[in-house]
Amino acid sequence: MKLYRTSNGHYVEHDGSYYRVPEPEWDALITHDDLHGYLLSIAGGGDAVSDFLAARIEAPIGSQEVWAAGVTYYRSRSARMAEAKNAGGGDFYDRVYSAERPELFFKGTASRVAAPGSHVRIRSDATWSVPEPELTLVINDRGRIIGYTVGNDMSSRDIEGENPLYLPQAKVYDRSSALGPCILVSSEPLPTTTPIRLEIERRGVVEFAGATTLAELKRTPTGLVEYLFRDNSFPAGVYLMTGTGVVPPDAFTLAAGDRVRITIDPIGTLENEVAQGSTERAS
Ligand code: DO4
Ligand code: MG
Repeated sequence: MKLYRTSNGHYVEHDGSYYRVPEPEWDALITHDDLHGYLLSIAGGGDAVSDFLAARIEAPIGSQEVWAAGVTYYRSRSARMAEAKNAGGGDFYDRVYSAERPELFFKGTASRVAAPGSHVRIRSDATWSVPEPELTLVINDRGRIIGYTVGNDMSSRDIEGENPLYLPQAKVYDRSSALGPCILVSSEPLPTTTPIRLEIERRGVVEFAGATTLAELKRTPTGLVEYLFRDNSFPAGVYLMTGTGVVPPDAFTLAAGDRVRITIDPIGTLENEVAQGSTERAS
């Protein structure tokens, strides 16, 4: 079952049909006692509608914070060690990859999140930028995983590589992430065979394509959530990006006009165009 937030309200998709969700507050859905059961009762008892197709899909987020886990895939560990070598910071990435405590960092709020089909941004002072395709956990206020969405953790590798203490600037800025297109509402763990695919298109040609699977994720989703909720509360629930296992080659940097497509099959495809500079252009 998939939950969508749109310009025309909320919809649930079940077995290929769409139903309107009467609850108007997104936060009330995320903190619902039994979201899956509630949506199932709507799909079971209501009439399917056709106006979903005319609605604009928005990022599936309300007052939730977005957090991210880092260095949870071997590929990310190696890329970070290489980029931070000259700054003397490479060792930290190796250590956190195998440490019991994961790297968790604040990624943003809804105001910084790009909707599907809109623009993500690269910083105007960055010279080496990449998208990071990440399975994103949707967690309710009680610390329970209630669903999954697709996330793009846009990152400025030159800024992060210059000094690991610059991580918040490399990671948190206007439109530095995208989420969507929907939430797959399920408390069941996704199969470890689940692929996460990244495709970057430039002027109509695929410039980079890569993939990983959840089998490569070194941490368990529940283990990451357990650390996130230690001494930390999230009254409206929270989203947690689980890290990237796909990193383009070092020679690659995003450019304005690139199209980034991230696909996680049971959820869908999140597609955004890249902009650089003025936040006004990025709509
Ligand atoms: O430690 C830097 C960020 C790591 C990250 O975002 C990732 O591994 O996905
Ligand atoms: Mg990341």
